Amino acid sequence: MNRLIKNGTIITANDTFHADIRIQNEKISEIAACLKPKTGEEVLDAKNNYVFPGGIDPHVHLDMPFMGTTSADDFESGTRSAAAGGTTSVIDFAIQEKGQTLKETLEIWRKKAVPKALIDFSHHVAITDYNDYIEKEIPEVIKNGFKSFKCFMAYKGALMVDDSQLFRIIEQTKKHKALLTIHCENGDIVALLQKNFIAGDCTSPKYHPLSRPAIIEGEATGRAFNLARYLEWPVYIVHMTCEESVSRLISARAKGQLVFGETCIQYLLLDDSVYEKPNFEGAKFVMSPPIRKKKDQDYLWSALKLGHLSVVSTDHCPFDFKKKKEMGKNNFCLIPNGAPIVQHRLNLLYTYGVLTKKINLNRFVELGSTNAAKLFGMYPTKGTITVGSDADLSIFNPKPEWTISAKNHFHNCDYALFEGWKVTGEFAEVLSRGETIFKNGKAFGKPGRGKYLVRKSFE
Ligand code: DUC
Ligand code: ZN
Ligand code: ZN
Repeated sequence: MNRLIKNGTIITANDTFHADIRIQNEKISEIAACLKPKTGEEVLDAKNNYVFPGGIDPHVHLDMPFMGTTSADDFESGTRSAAAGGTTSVIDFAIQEKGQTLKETLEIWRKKAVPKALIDFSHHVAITDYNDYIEKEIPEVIKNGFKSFKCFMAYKGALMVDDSQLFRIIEQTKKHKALLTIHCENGDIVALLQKNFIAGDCTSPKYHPLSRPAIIEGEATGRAFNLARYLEWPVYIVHMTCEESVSRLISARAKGQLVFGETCIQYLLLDDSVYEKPNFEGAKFVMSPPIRKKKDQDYLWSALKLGHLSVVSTDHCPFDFKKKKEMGKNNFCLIPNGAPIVQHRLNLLYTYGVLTKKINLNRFVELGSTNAAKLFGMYPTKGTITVGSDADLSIFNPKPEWTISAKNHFHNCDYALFEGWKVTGEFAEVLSRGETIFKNGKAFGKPGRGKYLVRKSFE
């Protein structure tokens, strides 16, 4: 499908300029002022609108078996929600079960994703059961296109790896040029604190953040950085929430260590008063790490502004409030961790980041798309607007004001994390490889049209 986007203001991580964009065979073929339509070309008018590179959310959990249930969005509803929010690529996590090989793990995730995805996708390979056999599989996994891995330092008895496994996995990522993403919380101490609270009959959602204090996130982050420093290889810390962890990122980088940090939109905008909500509603906000204090939000915004944090993602992992979150009615440790967010990430970052002048439009694009493309081996095919890039583009009308609600979101979830929040600006039209997948509030595109992202090794 050949198309021409006219009259838009193009925003990339580096530039802001007025130009037209020609799309041929799924790619951007020309960018220039006043391009004339060719025969058979469809013209899209982006007058008074921004044209952004499609968003990239490198941290979503779709169709993920977790805590006795499965995350509510599969690759169809999850990628449709992403598209509705201007995101045209996601990286999910293929999570190894105990005893499984990585090949088996990736095959299970391939079957979940390929028939359903509406946008392009990949997986970080989450290693939960490391041994010599798994170590031997790593080069093959990388050769097959999976250039990033994941370790959990929390979820003891389930997903958690110990320090020696973590050490060995960083060593392998160095040997084979991949990037390890790490969930940093001290899982031993979390398990201990959880046990103490439950023994003391402290069972409600408000004990969730108390069982996972910022200091144990900071401790695990520092430990991960020390191992990476010894091994002289970068790591990428997912969902950083607080001063205790981000201050360690800043000092590691100041000493010349190449390490990367991501935060999520919810940690920038919410504070831990959400856990005090009546009628068990605090459970809607149970995720790990938990929502922190107002002072941590301020710290995260300044770390974003100063360039210490590289990515704003979501950790999208929805569970219905009814029946699913309610599994933990009498014990907060049994509340499935996670929330529906992927659709609202960029609208929230624009409204509460750009319009409040905490970040500018170029930094918005960098945090929401470009840096993830660079770190996870997709740039410049994804993450920017240039000749030769995939035509993953969103046309954003900065004017309309609307209110986030579960009544009209695309998430397959009975509540919205940001219910009632006002946002400004809407994605008028979203293109994935030149094809409209979202327009004027309606989603298009056949399930299965999304392709595996082609990724380069981490250098
Ligand atoms: N945290 C969550 O809240 N959900 C999914 C996994 C994670 O680390
Ligand atoms: Zn995590
Ligand atoms: Zn996660």
